[in-house]
Amino acid sequence: MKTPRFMAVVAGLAITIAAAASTATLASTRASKTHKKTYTFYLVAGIASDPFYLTMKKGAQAEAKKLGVKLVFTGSPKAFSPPTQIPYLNAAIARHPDAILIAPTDKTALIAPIRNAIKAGIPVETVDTFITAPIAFTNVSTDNPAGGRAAADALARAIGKKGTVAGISVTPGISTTDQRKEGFEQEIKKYPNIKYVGTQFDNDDETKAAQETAALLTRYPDLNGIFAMNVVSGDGVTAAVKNAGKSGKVKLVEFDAGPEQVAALRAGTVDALVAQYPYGIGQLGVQLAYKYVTGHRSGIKKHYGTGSAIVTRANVNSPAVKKYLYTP
Ligand code: T6T
Repeated sequence: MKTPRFMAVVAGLAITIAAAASTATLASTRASKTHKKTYTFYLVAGIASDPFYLTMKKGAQAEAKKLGVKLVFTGSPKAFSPPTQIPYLNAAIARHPDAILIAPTDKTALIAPIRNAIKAGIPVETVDTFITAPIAFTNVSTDNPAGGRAAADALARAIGKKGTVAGISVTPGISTTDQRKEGFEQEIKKYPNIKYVGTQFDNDDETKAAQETAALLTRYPDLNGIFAMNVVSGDGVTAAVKNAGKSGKVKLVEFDAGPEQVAALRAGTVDALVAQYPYGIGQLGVQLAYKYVTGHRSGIKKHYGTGSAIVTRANVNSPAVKKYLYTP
């Protein structure tokens, strides 16, 4: 028969074991809290000095902070091109982050370098631009064909639906600007009294855009309007039109809403801007990468659109438009 003293010892032992067990649970909970993994994402810009990507960086950073993710923004500040971008992508791959977000500077030239990241076990998401191989787990961007069509309608309205117009873009092979051009060309055909004389390419060089515009103004003295397809092209076109003393006479519609473009809109040199939402692209881009790396992959779609706005002098100060103006 068990004595009362034996029972007391057993009970005491049970309490001690239970206490030790609960201390151990507490310690392991604390440990798992303190050792919670900090994810690192790289965001490789098309060109790291552009107000569009600098605004995207802000959105990405804000979301990363919310989620406790470390975000590294990188990219060439000098040019928008595969030879200048690929070394930055390769350097990101070498650091082996948990995910890479990238705005590929060419639809095909970036396929192999992105494939290398995926082969190294790093999931890749494309933001803004895309590549033609479906290897990124998602893409977040503006609806660029629709933006191009909207630009054609805005330019047609600005010139009274008749006259001669031209385009200035970056380089053939970039998904975004190719789609803008295609959308513009499709839509401008709907205006029988508008003659479109084609698009010139400036390689994302403001000086080249200005020179090409000056040449266009000489070649077509009655040119009525120009569609400039991104920030850098827009800034060059605006400068040349101003310089030729044709502000307000040659109507300008530009993609994007960088600070200089918004200033030119307010001043009357630019008539309308197709403003993207780069802050939102950065925010949503990081949110989706976080979902992906934390195992919530099944609900992720292959593409997300972030919206755009046509900004004119009439609505540039309205609260609804504010989020579309870039804040590098
Ligand atoms: O228009 C943006 C971006 O969407 C495009 O892909 C490249 O040019 C910009 O960065 C503006 O300069």
